[in-house]
Amino acid sequence: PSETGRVLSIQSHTVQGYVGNKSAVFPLQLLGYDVDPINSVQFSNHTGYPTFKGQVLNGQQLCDLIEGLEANNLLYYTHLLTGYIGSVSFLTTVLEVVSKLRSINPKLTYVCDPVMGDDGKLYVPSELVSVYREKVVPVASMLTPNQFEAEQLTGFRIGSERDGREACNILHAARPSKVVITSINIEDNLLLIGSHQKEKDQSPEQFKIVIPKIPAYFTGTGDLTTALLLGWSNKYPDNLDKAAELAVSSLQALLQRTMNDYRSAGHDPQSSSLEIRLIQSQDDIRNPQVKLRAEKY
Ligand code: ATP
Ligand code: PLP
Ligand code: PXL
Repeated sequence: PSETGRVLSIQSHTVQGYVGNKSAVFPLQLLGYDVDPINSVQFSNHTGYPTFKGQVLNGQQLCDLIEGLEANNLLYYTHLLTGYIGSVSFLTTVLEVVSKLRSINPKLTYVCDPVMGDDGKLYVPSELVSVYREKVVPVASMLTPNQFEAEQLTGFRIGSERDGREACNILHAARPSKVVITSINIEDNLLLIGSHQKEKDQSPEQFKIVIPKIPAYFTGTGDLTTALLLGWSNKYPDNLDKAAELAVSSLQALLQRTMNDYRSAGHDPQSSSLEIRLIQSQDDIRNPQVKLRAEKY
């Protein structure tokens, strides 16, 4: 399908390596989207390295860029995409951007990855949690939390597949009609749970994809996943399960390539966080071969 769009993507930029906009912009372009990146930070490298240096954009500077676009009538977007956001003031400004973009295009789709932490640990200031829960979730069209983030947003502990589905129901009640919990750790697998509430007050269509866990730690995969879910769910608006199959398939091919490249260079893939082989995986992004199937509930 050829359905495309114009995406405003507010995310991190790193000089070296692929997280934030560096892992989202190129794949969306490959899928045919016009992408306008706003870099919320510019760092030398991602924060998982021993050190990093660089600049952080503040809320006022984000406003300036939006005003510049508005003054030239350049604020028509079909999609807004946000990922890691480091402060309450920046997140509050993003909320203003959402309403501004919706005043110009009421059909704007806001795809929000509520990046807050992983494995029981927050890596944003704790004040952000309530802002996401009370203000951001109620304006998001699609939400892509991981297990920990879904728990933070719902106050509901996810201990099972069933709990994951229930967390999606709670999130739908706040607004987002599409919710994808991108990873729930269950023994040797990662579980992705998707949920699409097609009509208000109706029970959502739900599915899971069981993903065999690769024994390594990657950075930027969450950002890539959300970008691909935006790209494919816009092309298949009534088939979130298909969109997720395509996104997961690209991810798995890319992660296998990343592992193989590290191994053939003589590195131990378990010794540190791996930089994903994004550019080398462009064919897997354009034409994913679906191997892991979505199972409907
Ligand atoms: P975010 O914090 O951005 O909301 P997340 O914590 O769920 O997202 P990841 O844990 O990076 O992000 O997982 C996103 C996707 O990346 C998974 O759905 C899976 O397809 C893939 N993935 C990441 N790590 C692995 C792994 N070790 N083995 C297999 N797949 C992985
Ligand atoms: N670690 C830190 C310090 C981060 O800021 C982030 C994301 O913003 C991550 C890890 C996780 O990256 P992802 O889950 O998107 O791969
Ligand atoms: O989502 C990953 C990410 C985004 N932005 C910055 C990061 C990371 C992961 O480490 O350091 C600045």
